[in-house]
Amino acid sequence: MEEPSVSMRKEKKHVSKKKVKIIVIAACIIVAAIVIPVTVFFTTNCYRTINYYVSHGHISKSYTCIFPRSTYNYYANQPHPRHDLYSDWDDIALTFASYCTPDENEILKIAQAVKSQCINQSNDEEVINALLSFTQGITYKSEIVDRAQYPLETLMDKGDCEDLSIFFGSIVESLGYEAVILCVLVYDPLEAEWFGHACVGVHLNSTPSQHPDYPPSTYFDAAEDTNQYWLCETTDQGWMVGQLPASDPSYFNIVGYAFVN
Ligand SMILES: [Ca+2]
Repeated sequence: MEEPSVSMRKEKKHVSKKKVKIIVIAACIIVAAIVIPVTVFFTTNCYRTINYYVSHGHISKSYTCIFPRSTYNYYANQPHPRHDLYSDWDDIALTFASYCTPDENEILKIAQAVKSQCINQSNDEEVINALLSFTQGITYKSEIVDRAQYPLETLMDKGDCEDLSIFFGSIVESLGYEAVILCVLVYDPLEAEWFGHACVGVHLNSTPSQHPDYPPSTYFDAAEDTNQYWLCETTDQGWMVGQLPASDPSYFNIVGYAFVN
């Protein structure tokens, strides 16, 4: 067989170099087509998956919240009124309530998504327990400097009792339920001292009966109406509507309140 000429070998080498160049360029285009949109997505959107329960704590679900980072920034740049300037508990509760955003479309979207996964969506107690479990799923974060947050800030950054109560009050009201932010003094028998706490009361037409301590169920009775606002503890997964978050009723003293609206 005849040996390939020098010029043919050069031609072959040139062709294979050209092939490699095309493959490298194609690979770069594919990587850029994936990386650039993903980078743009994560820089322009907030994204967090929350695990929670429906069917009164029996069935696990999860929901991924996605909303524009500009919406988060809008709330982060709003004034953050300080509650520690007040000594009156109703004023403190009013300050917390001023952070509630039930009219925010992203809050309504979350509330509707959580409700849509309930087994019986016409059962108000199940819906409230699912919304409560979702709020608990955000998880508690203690603060060195105590500061209240808007609900979408809490969704992304976590929060303490008032922040989770503000979030929960907002998603509950966005679906048309009536809620009240409660300031509470809770007695810790181990430490032998009282500490300040915040939780939420939600009005239901019937007595909640699905929590493990039932009966009884515990409610707050506001002076302005005849509604029963059933207690909702937001800081830890498992508490359900109507359940008293204290080992003894005498350890739980509601000292201030404000309506969410
Ligand atoms: Ca806080």
